[in-house]
Amino acid sequence: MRAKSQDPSAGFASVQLRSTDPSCLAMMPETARSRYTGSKTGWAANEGEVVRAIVAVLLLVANACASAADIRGHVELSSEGKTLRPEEAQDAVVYFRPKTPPKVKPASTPYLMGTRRKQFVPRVLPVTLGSRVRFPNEDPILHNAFSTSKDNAFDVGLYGEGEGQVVTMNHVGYVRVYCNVHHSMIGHILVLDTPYFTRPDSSGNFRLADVPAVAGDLVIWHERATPWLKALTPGGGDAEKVQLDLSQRKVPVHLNKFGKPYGRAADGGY
Ligand SMILES: [Cu+2]
Repeated sequence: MRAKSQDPSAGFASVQLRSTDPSCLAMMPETARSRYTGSKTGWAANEGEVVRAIVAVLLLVANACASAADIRGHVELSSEGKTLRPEEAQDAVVYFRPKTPPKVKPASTPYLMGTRRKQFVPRVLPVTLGSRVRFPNEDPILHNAFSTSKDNAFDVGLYGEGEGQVVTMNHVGYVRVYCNVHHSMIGHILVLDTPYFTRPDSSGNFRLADVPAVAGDLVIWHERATPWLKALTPGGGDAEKVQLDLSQRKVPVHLNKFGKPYGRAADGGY
């Protein structure tokens, strides 16, 4: 769901209503659609009534179609007062969460968070609630993946090269993943109860398409920043430029899965 920059000049968030989306025509009854597209039909009934009915249907369809909006924006990162390269914004996650969250579908196949050259890849992984995540090991050494996150704690054990285990993310929230062997390995899984999420492109621009025009929160998450949040209703003409200050450490001070400091042993204490 990576956003592509649709409009390079759009440095600021802008919200656009969609109007005559062709898919909206498919929602119309046949008579209304014919009328709307200008094709001829036989008019046997009282024409005035039919026209009124058609107008009513068109208004309904127009309302339904107008309820989808795009949210565009730009993320700029800085650290210690210096602006970072725009491509670093690709590590952020952008999501819109309606006040009444819609039902989300878990992905039909597991997401992947592999281990490659002693790193979790991808390092940042947004998933929908109830989705599964597989942890394949691509290195010829043993790794582990565990999390002590409050609601999504897991431990896939020590494992060698191969497909790895699958973990189901059953609770909304942030899941910080560590390897019990290598202190420097860290991954971030965001379990979201909204399907409207994306990541900025290499210019720092993002676009969330076909978002419902209802009240909710736009959130920009980055592993090293305090999450940026704004309550908004898409379609309201908001224009936002998001600036995040990366003040937190890339690898926080942390203990191993036994609650002990990481030792020098290569097996992580197994
Ligand atoms: Cu490891």
